[in-house]
Amino acid sequence: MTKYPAVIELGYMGISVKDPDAWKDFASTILGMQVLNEEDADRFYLRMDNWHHRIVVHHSGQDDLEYLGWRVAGKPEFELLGQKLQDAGYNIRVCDKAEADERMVLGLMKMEDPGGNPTEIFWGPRVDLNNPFHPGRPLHGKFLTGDQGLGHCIVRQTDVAAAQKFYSLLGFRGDVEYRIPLPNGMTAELLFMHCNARDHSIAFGAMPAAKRINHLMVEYTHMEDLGRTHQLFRDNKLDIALQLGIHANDKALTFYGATPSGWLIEPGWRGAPSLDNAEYYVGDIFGHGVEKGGYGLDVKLS
Ligand code: MBD
Ligand code: FE
Repeated sequence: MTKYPAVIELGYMGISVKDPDAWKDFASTILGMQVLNEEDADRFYLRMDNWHHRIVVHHSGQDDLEYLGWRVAGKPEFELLGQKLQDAGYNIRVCDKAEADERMVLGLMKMEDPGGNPTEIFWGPRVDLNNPFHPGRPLHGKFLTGDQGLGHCIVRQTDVAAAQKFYSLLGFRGDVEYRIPLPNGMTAELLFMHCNARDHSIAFGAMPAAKRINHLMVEYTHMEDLGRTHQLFRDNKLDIALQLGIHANDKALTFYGATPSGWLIEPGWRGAPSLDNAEYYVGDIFGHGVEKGGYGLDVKLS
């Protein structure tokens, strides 16, 4: 039976990096991801579970997000969603087999979101049960992925209403969840949108940003692994932009640290399920104090 055509998870992402070796080391020994080198000279892959990969790391040298890959259930939903996007006037390109093969999916279309972030919709990811996930450093648990996708991203938008309309059409729900008072008397508004049980898979505000991506949140099943990741940031003197804290919306214990590309990773644990009934907050439960400014999140969250 064909389901309502909607995105069901953040399936994969592509990033470009200037220092591939630094990224291999960071992703495996600090975060615990599995590095997968294949014959491609221009990219490598990061695994978080039994999918062939969750992150494609391109050597093309921009130190930014290259694309987000949103999964739909199957071909019927893919075709219906493509039609829906076209009917609404969005410019989409359904890809041929070669491009789908490059992403290791059965079907693929490409477009840009209203903020200009390259956006891909796919069905049928390659899942390598013949090569079970092997973490890059010992983990007590694993990355929490499954039907919640690989994590969440905060991305740049210039027209927040247009972005909300676009992601709503893809099947997301969500609205303003934070109104944070700023020292200058203004208020920063952040929107959070979900497409599954993860509190949010995409979030954005209206603030200017140097890069497409502000941060990627990845979640561990075990607090022990989050704690170790935090310690490894400290031991290796890596920048921590925001200290440990608990968000009011997803209730997750997280911190924000710098990746080798200068955007942030938000390792976390114990995210609460998404809510369909809107509410908003003026701050976090505790923590998330700014430790190192300049990473695009210099707000007083608590
Ligand atoms: C988040 O994941 C986040 O990154 C911010 C800034 C606020 C609430 C939840
Ligand atoms: Fe976040």
